[in-house]
Amino acid sequence: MSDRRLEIVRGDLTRETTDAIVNAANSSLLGGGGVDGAIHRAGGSAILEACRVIRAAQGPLPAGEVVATPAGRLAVKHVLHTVGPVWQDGEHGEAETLAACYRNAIELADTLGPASVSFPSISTGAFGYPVEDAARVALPAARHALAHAKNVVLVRFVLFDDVTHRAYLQAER
Ligand code: AR6
Repeated sequence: MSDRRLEIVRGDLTRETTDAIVNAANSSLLGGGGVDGAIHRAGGSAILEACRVIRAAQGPLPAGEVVATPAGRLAVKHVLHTVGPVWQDGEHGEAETLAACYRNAIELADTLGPASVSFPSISTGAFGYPVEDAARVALPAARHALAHAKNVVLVRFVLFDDVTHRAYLQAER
């Protein structure tokens, strides 16, 4: 694990220069608001076209699963689209699904070859997952998958606002 790093920074995911970024999408794969909207706006139509092809072939993407597309105009090579859980009350498998998003994204990145992957705080915006709880699920899940990866050596959490950034730093202590 010594050559592997997990970073927590404040920033805009669409400005990342890691090999891949992860999109907090919805099951339609056809775009939305939040970080999803920002990625499609910044990356251009190539991402949506690739999402449409995947959607036509396999239907809606279940929560916890991940698919990869090219990244259009973004600096990264791949966008990995995942669907986080919609928060209900914490008793509907939300933590397991959220952990699966991080695990499956890192595993998919590993098969595509990227050495570095950046994540947003999945589910803590429109999907309503309490950010302190999400951080306590996301960080161990990412760390565990990173420890078992062959190619991925850097996982970076790119957190858009101060409250989210602080919650992840706190959970890391
Ligand atoms: N860079 C990094 N993080 C960002 C950025 C950005 N450019 N923009 C927003 N965030 P959300 P969810 C943060 O709502 O809760 C969409 O409509 C944001 O501040 O984007 O998984 C999808 O289509 C928050 O901390 O994702 C789905 O329908 C975090 O990203 C739904 O929202 C996640 O907020 C998914 O909801």
